[in-house]
Amino acid sequence: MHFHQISFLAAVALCSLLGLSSAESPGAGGDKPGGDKPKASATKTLTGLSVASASPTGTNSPITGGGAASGSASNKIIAVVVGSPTLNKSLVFTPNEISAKPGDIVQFQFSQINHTVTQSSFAEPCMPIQQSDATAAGVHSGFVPVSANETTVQTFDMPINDTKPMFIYCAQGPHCQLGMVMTINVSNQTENLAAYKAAAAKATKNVPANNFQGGVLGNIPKADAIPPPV
Ligand SMILES: [Cu+2]
Repeated sequence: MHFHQISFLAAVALCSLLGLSSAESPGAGGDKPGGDKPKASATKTLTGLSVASASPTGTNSPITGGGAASGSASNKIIAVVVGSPTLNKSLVFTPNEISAKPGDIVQFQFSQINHTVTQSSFAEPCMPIQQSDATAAGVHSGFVPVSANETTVQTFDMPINDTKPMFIYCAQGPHCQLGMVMTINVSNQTENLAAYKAAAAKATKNVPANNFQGGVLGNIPKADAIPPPV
């Protein structure tokens, strides 16, 4: 057996471990794949909003129409790839540090294996933000399982409503602790990505939010998606 094949098999094995553990946990009940997520309307919302010219920087063409609530010429779709088919790049958001204006939409494009986009506070990484701020609306995509042979790319479109910093993590297995975190609109010298990531690494547990919220699930053609890091 070639080394290449061994690597691939190891990747598959680890993916299985990482991808299935917390989705099966009782706490994730509301987010199981195949649950009643509002998938049907998502594709329509996205019509005209698809990423027209994917660029690895994650910032794409302006929204020119479609379903953006407060769309203007300067609003953008900012694409973020979630995970990767490559093992050592599978626990990352790419890019993991972005800025976005109110009216922009951050479009998470899910790669393998099975990840979430979930919002925490800075102070309590790997925990839904509602646990530290009961008034926060919060963001949670639910678990989005992706297999190797899918013909479209599943998305979670998250409208940006204000300029407040957002701290995002993946609530799957130990992904948050292993560095699957990102920040939006951080300008603070102390509450930044590096500090958030360091705190996440020390979190004692990784908890998904109870409810799907803060965005719209959908699908886009592979050709319109940013290729995941490999
Ligand atoms: Cu993950």
